[in-house]
Amino acid sequence: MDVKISTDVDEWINELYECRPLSEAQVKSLCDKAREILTRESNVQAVTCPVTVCGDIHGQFYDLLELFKVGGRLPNTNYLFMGDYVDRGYHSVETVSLLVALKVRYPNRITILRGNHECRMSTQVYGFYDECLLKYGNSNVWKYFTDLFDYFPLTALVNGTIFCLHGGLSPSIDTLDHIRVLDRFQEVPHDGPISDLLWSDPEDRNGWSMSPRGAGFNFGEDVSEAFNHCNSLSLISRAHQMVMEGYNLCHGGHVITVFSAPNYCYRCGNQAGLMEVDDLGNTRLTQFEHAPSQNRNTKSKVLPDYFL
Ligand SMILES: [Mn+2]
Repeated sequence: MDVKISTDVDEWINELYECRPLSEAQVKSLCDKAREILTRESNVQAVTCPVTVCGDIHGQFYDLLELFKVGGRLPNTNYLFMGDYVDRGYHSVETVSLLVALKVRYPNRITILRGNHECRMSTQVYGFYDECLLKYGNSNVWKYFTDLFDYFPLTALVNGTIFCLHGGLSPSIDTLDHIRVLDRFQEVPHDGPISDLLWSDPEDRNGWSMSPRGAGFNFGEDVSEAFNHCNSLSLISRAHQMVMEGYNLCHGGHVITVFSAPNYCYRCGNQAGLMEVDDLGNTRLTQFEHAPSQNRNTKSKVLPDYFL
């Protein structure tokens, strides 16, 4: 890597770890660099272990720092994030800026998948757009990031056996090769396979059923078991649903939900979870609590209540 670029990115990362947002010009430069890297990644990005797998963050920046405190910082620990970096919390800007900057600095040590919130539609309703307007006075930073979201990979495959994605399975996808040939470089569609991967949920009932979310499907244990068998997978790892313990194994051990936003929306009282996969492919589940409320950047107080 160009020494000058590397120095810039290291400085940006240092500022971002202090919860200080980048300038608009720095965000543009960051997103340009990130796009070059993300373009080359697969819809089913291969990831080697050891790696620590994380679920939703939702702009809870100080809780992301807790996550790094518990799991270790890059580049000492490798990470795979399963989407939903923005919306809901007070610090979507700093959260997504830090994760993208880490991707640019350590492209082979961090994987950032797309969640259903990494799109133009959700971010205009659930906070990221308003936060960009508030912190930059215009929507340019929102546009740089939402344009970049179109390049985020949809899924990842850890060690050839743990299939990671934000939401869940799709009735129009039987194999990983079906995912590999999708054209992902677009806004998240309203329906179809890309939408399903980002929106679906596991449920107790077998087979496929309509999702109350209005996008994606609910899929049963029989569906998960068949998908894992057909693709020689040991586990489907996904995020997307708040679980009180931070992680939840279901479908007879075929599916795990990992959720990494503790005390979600600053009021749910849940623990957060991490799944560490060691160099032999063994998994270890860890819980962590939300950050103490003192020592936060008090500027966040200017944000209106509807951010929750
Ligand atoms: Mn989600």
